[in-house]
Amino acid sequence: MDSLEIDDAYINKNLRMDDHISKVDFQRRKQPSRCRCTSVCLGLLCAILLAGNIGQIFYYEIIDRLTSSYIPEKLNNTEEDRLQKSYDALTAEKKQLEVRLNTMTKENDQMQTNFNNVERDLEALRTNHNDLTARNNQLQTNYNNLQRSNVKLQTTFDQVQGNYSSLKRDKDQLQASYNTLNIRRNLLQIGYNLLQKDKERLQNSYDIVKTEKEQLQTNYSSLATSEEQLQKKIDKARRRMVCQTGWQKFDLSCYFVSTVKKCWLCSRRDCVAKGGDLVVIDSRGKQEFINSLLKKGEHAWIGLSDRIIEGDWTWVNGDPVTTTYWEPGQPNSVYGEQDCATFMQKSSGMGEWNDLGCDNKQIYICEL
Ligand SMILES: [Ca+2]
Ligand SMILES: [Ca+2]
Repeated sequence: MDSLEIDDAYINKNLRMDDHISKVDFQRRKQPSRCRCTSVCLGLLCAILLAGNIGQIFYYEIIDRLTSSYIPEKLNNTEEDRLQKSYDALTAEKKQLEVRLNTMTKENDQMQTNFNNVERDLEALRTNHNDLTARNNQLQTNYNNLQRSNVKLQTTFDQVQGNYSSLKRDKDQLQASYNTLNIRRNLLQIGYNLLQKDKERLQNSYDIVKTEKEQLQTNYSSLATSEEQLQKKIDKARRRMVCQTGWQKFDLSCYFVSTVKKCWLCSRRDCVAKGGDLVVIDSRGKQEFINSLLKKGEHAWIGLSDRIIEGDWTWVNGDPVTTTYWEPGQPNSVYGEQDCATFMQKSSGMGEWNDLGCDNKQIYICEL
């Protein structure tokens, strides 16, 4: 805001803040000039009137002296007439001067009245000037306040503008993020729909598999029952079974002790050829029975080895190795070449096991 316009009732014109002071100063300069001119004129007029009165006084004094002393002695009638005419003229002129004096006195009174009026007007103007000055100061104060407010508003506006720009950038970024998220949401929605279909398909497959599992469980239970019944029948038949010549019966199986010596693998092949396999010792009673089959101090191959994985001893029928009867310090796998188990007959006790090289040739015990 470069300027402020106000409606001034005193000077009845628009007053601009820029030249307000200069106009007031102009009014102040003009009023003393008019008063001074009036005072000077009145002073000059009074001086002229005073000089005229003084001149008349001197003139009449001179005439009186001339008429009283010199005229009767020196002047003749003509001169007396001339003087009389002069006297009359001066008298007329005196009257005119008196008239003029009265006129000028009236004019002086009028001018005095005017002067007084001018003084009152001047006082009123001064009052108006003071009012205007006060209003000017008030307006200047208001203007300064408005200027400060304008600066503050401009600062606030700049801050708001900066905030608006920042907010606009944030809005654009949010809009871009929103668009990206919207695209991702659509993709996720598509993926979700596909997953939903897969889930339904998998649910159907799961239900089918679950039904099949239940069916298999039922079949397994039936088979287990059948197996158990079949095992009972086999055990019953085994108890009734009569061993071949050269074989000896113990519990449900028949056992054969060879008279020839072969390697561990050759011994197993021979047992399989006879319809059985190398003996599996899974009970203390069986350990004691095998010990009784052998002669004093004999060693014979049994169906135990760690040929596949060193240290992992397994029975030939796949049963887990639970109870063992190793001789103290065995198995020691001397030189890493002892992978097959041999039964060592003991006269006292139930016999012990030892690991030997599988290529060694020994008698062997078959189980059927
Ligand atoms: Ca070994
Ligand atoms: Ca050994």
